Amino acid sequence: MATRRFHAPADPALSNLYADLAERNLQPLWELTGLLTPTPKAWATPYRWRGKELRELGARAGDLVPVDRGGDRRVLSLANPSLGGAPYATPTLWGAVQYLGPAETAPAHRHTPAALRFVLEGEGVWTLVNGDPLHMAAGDLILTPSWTWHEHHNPGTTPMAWFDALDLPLVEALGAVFFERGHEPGAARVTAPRSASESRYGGGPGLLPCDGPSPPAAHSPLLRYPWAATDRALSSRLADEGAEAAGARHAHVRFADPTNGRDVMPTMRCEMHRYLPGHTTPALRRTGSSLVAAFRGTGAVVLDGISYDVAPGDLIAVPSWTSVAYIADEPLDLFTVSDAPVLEALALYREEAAADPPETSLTP
Ligand code: GTQ
Ligand code: FE2
Repeated sequence: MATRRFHAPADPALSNLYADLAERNLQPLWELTGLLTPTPKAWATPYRWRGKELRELGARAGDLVPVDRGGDRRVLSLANPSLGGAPYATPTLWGAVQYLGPAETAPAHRHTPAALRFVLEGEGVWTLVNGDPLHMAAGDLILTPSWTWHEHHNPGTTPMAWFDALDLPLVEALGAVFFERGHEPGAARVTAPRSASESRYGGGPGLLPCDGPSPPAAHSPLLRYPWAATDRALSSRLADEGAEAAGARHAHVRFADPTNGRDVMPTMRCEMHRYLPGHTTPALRRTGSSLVAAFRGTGAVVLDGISYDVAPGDLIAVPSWTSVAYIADEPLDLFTVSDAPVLEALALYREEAAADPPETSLTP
């Protein structure tokens, strides 16, 4: 595409300059607007995908589309309509639902974009991450850090679907995407009864092995965060806060590298939130984008004053500097993934209370 040409009808000499600039692929900053905006320009807009529709469409894809070397993954990507047709949920995050039927295998591969799975319902799939067998059940968070081999097996008799998030758009923008196929799919390769990652690093709060290899530096050595532990952490936070200050109606926990407390992977921050009924949080805005996965309960997420009601399985894209507030109708459990570690590492992370109290206008 040709460089944009500017015009100065009243000044022929200037018009000539603009023509020559365009000819040489140059642009005059003094004619450019919208670059250095006072606050982040929201070119992506919020969007909600309904869990009910994702379940139905995933099942239809399961009937029609085999998982084999042709496609490798039966994945429906969240394509935010504000992103010009790209299969991305936000400018930095890929979100998707992945559907794996009984006795199916999604074969081994690895890529530099990091991935994670949060299981919204069901159980029984095993993901092998660098050969480590990780069981997937509702509420579990499973990590597939950058460049780790991974494959998914469903040895059971029922289909399973889960939420995937990847930093693919970010890694693509940085020109750092690499991909490699692994061994050919064969019989189930669940080789160990228990994951080495879990037995070494999932033993219990504050307990780390004294011997053996040092943990990887770039990501959490714990690759599975089971729901039982997350649920216990949320309940204990609420019990604690309730005792200290009656009226504390929400709890947030961050999934952390157990060896150093840092985020689970360098590009993505994962959190679990629980809101008790009748609770409305203050509205906050942050730099960087996130995805919200509704796990249990119902309520609403209010984005820039527009209320999106949520039910289990709903997925929501939250662009940068969007004001966010939560309202619970019943105990509401939400998983969130964001690019906050990247913003923090680059000293670009900001958050502030949003000025306006949330309105509750309804969306179609
Ligand atoms: O499960 O390996 O949603 O490679 C997108 C790319 C899932 C996966 C996605 C992937 C995967
Ligand atoms: Fe993958």
